[in-house]
Amino acid sequence: MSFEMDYSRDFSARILEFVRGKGKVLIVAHDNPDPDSLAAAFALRHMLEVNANIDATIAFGGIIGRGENRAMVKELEIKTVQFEDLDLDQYKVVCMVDTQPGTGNNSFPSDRDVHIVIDHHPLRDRTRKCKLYDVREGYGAAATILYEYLLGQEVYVGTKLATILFYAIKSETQDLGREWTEYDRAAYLNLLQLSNNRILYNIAHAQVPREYFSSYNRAIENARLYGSVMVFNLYEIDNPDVVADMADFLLRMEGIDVVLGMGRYKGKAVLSLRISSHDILAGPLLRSVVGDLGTAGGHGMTAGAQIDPMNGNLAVLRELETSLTRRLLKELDRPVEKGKRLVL
Ligand SMILES: [Mn+2]
Repeated sequence: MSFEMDYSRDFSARILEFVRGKGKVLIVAHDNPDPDSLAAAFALRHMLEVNANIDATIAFGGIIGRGENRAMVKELEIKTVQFEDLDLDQYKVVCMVDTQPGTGNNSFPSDRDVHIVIDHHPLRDRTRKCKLYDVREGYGAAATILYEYLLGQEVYVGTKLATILFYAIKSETQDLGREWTEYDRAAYLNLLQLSNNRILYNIAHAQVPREYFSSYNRAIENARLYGSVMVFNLYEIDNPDVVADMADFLLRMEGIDVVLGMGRYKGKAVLSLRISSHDILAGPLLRSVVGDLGTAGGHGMTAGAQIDPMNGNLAVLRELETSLTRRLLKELDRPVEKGKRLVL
């Protein structure tokens, strides 16, 4: 723990030194942000406010889709804006959290400079050109890195901030069940004691719209089994997060170790991959499956991809499912066979 804490203290001090006196600061989260992305952005904003007297803006593309995430933003009064509502020329410092330049999962214009990157996804070449970057691939959550900064800078962590960070680590690592380190565990345990249980309950048990149940229905109805691999297609969706949600849900099936899900949101195909085996790495696997069709990235057990533009009708989406399934089975060295329905 000590080495990482020393590093966090030094690095956060360098961030503060860099931003002081530069002007307006923009913090970019990834599109359709999840709790980890929002918590990391919120914590960075708080640190800049307390230690540098800077009122930074948090922005992202897409929407906050999942019921739990919407509840988090509402309960904890997290203020965010969309890129469309901003004059980007005004911002003199741009920070990215939980994402990196050119990954395809953020809508920040790729021809603009990014100065600071804080992330836990694999380091990208473009990130190396940024002024300051702290990319810790092993960490379970970006929120853990930001929590270390707050400790390093001796920033008081109040209930609201603690609850946001705790929920981020909880959901990102599935309660320390998926891809976590001792640092995530230490942060999780510290933050648990500072969090508000009523708010946590309201977030975790958030109500969901009626359409959510049709997504379950469609995911189950359209799921096909190829040995221990499951593929499902939601076709047209009105919330991009639902693909990852259904992939997590379907991975619970006995005998299944790979789930690939897809759907189309605003003309883009949204893909989500979930792996329960430690012998397969989700990020690199999805990158090879998607190839030059789109952009993909991820960790060991989870990955996401976008294929843009994904024009066309139902038949085109079905064709995409067929070709991606074939590529997935080939990459995994599994026989390319006809899929069996999950439910009859
Ligand atoms: Mn994350």
